[in-house]
Amino acid sequence: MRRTRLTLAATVAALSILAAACGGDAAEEPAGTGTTGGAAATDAGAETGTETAGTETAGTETAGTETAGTETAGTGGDYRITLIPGVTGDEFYVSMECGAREAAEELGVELDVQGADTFDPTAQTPVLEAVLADPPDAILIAPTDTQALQAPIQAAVDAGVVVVLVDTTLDDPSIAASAIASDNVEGGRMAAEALAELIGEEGPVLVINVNPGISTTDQRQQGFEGGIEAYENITYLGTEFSNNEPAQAASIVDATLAAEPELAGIFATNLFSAEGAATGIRNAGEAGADISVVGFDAGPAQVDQLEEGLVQALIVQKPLEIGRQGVEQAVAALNGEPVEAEISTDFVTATQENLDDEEIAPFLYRDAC
Ligand code: T6T
Repeated sequence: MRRTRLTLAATVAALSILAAACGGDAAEEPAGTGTTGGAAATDAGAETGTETAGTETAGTETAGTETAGTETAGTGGDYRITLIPGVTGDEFYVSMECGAREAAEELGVELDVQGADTFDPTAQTPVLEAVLADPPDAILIAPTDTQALQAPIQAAVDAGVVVVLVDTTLDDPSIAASAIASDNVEGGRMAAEALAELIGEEGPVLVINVNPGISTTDQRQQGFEGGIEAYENITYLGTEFSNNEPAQAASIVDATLAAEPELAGIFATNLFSAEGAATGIRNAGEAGADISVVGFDAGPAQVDQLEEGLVQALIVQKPLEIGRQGVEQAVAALNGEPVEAEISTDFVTATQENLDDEEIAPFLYRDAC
């Protein structure tokens, strides 16, 4: 198996500058210490509630100090916020939760997390409906489909719940108070540049995506396609869908190699697709030795695969920042303060060489807070 040690340094530096220029919020706090459990967050948060909401806002009776303590949050004026991730057990969303919990603790609000165990609108919709049976003040939600979640989220808005979209979005995001996401088109373009450099700007390349209809991964594919067309000696073989199943992504690699033994590169658009693509490369043995893989996200298993040389670059999002800003925007909306309708977060690109750098290491994803 080839252990490609790519000198992506120049590209990474250039892309980081570009991404910082594009990203709405590069001044991110590195991964902090995290908090555990909603109750702990609530209690600790009560101590800081005075500073954050109680002193700065006009409508302070809602988030102020008189309700400190707050196991009864929601009844005495404290805010109750529910985070509904795209799926549970995905380290991208775990990291988002960590950022949300940190912000919730600081702002003195209660946060709980309710998710489905598959990334699927038919699984996510009942979770949202169950949450709305006892509506929190706000929800942070990563809709698993741009269309299918439109009406269920509208129902939340109609019930008076403040909605903040985190990560993924809707066909009509205007129903939400705020939408916070990576600049996914840019991320796809960064992946195209990294992959082109890795393969010497020639040969057939494949995209392994999740499912059509997911805003984030659709945009990554779009950004990749836009970026890769600039390279006249690269042949784009098109996109296959993993259904968010690593095993399916591995099978796609296997089948593609059988049909296209000259395959030069793969872009896998999210954590599970990328994990599976790397497994496919490992399974292929010598036949996969010269294939370069650029993955999106940076879960622990992906970092291992990068270190092993199965993957050459990871486009790393900033989920902690998305979670943190989600809570901040929700609380601002609840306080009647100005909110930002759209916030775009940037990326870093991880390679074997820079994994331990202080510009990269804090952004690798967590499997627990
Ligand atoms: O890539 C992230 C997220 O941004 C995307 O919307 C869905 O997949 C992930 O959660 C990674 O599995």
